[in-house]
Amino acid sequence: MRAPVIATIGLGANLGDARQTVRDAIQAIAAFEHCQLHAASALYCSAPVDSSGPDYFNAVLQIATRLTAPDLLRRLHALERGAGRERPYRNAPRTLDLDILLYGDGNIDSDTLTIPHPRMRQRAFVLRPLADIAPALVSSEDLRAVADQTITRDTGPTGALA
Ligand code: PH2
Ligand code: MG
Ligand code: MG
Repeated sequence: MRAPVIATIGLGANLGDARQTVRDAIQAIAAFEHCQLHAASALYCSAPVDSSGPDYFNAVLQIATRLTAPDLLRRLHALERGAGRERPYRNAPRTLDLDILLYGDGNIDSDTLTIPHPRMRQRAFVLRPLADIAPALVSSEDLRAVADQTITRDTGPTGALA
């Protein structure tokens, strides 16, 4: 049996009931076979970055998993499809986007997977939630570099912090 690896996953959605879709996806990933939830961030709201449409809901989670990175990606893509994800063009608004940001300290460069995620350090919607659950992975220089991107902690549908 493979030793478990901590995989870090970014979640994002800005179409449909995006808040609920992200919450449901966190639960669904936590229930994947051979995976155990390690940590999940709060939800954050931010304007689309190099994208369009309504504001996004984003979160980051970590799982301890015995799945290989390609197997994990296949399961994440199945969840995206289940949420009605369409891919009409690059960075189109979406019902659900699930990206593997890190897979342990692994480096992967294949046709389908680039890990670490090449743009993760340019995006506040990744770095802010990641800093909540894994502060050692985010430096203050990282956060300073994205300080111009407005991002707020989601206060929920009623405006009260969960
Ligand atoms: N995802 C993108 C492009 N732009 N902007 C925000 N705010 N949140 C995202 O999740 C996001 C984005 C490509 O995956
Ligand atoms: Mg993405
Ligand atoms: Mg993606």
